[in-house]
Amino acid sequence: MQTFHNPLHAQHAGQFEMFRGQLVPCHEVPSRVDFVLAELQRRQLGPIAAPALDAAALAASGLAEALAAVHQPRYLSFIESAWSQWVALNPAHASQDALPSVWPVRGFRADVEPDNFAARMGLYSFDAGSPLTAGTWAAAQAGAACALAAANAVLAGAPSAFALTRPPGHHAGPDFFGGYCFINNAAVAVHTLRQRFARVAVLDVDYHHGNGTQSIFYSHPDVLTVSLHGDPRTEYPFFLGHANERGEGAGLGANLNLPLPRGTGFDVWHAALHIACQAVADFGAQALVVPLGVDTFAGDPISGFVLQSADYLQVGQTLASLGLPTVFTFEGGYAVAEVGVNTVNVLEGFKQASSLQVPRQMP
Ligand code: SP5
Ligand code: ZN
Repeated sequence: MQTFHNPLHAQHAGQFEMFRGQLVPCHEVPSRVDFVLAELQRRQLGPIAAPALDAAALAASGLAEALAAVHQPRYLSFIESAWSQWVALNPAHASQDALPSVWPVRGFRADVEPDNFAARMGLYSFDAGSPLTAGTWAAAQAGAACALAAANAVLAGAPSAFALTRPPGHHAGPDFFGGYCFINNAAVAVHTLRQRFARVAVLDVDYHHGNGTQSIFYSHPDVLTVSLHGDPRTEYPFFLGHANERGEGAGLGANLNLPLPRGTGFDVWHAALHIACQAVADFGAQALVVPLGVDTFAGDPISGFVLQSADYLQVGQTLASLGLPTVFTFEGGYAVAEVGVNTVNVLEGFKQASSLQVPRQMP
């Protein structure tokens, strides 16, 4: 399996996230990607490359068009320039991340973009756990380039590809960041795959509901979004991810949520994965995007399922049984010492099971 690795990921390095009224050290740390990268290299899973990131290569890649297809223009403009706006408020901000503290809830106006920076941070976010830092835009943009490159590799005939990047993406919606996510990398991959594959499915296996991806494609009839996650009644992101969210308008029926209670172990989780796979097959998907978070691991410090490291090999095998060209995007997983083994177990299980199948015809 080919991996596209984000060489700028460490430029996004938040210091603190808000938790129960206090600033606590960020769980989403740069070393997460380094552990996955080291494990990929150790197990020789396939070539590892960084996408070209110079201005000319980015312009030629169509990245701006892909971002514009996924996110709203005023959101992209804000995220791109937010750090310089923050430092312009006060030079001392250069050593201090930006966090939102005020939000437009029900009944407030979201159509008027306020002049005040704190107000704009709130308009474009949904939690206070996702610090915006000096290198957030550089890292997130390069991460989207990884997702684009992985999708392009699959369009060129690769059976699968992995976008190894952070910050993660599946919580980022059309015009908001949150859940440590700023740009929805999985949605960028979907948009790119749809150049050739009319029907694309997303099967999100992160512990947390993929609310951003669901929102982006909620009314889209040709993109199925499926998410397997902790029940939002008790688990983050709390305000989306229930089983009765089935899509809207032309997209009605093209969203499936499979919430599971805290404490769920592999047998029940894997049975739900089979239901998710059946939905992907029934949809007639021609390509698959898997937002791959391994925060379902028993040792994860912020999550509540109890999967074991060896289980992830079987997760990859089950995903491969769909026989679809597949892009993986790296999402959550905060048991840092195990995040490499768990992630690469999924990819290796997928690769081994895929190699037993008849290769697909080039379209
Ligand atoms: C991509 C992804 O997995 N995002 C998850 C975001 C979860 N953010 C809220 C987590 C709150 C956890 N606080 C637990 C602190 C325990 N010391
Ligand atoms: Zn997660």
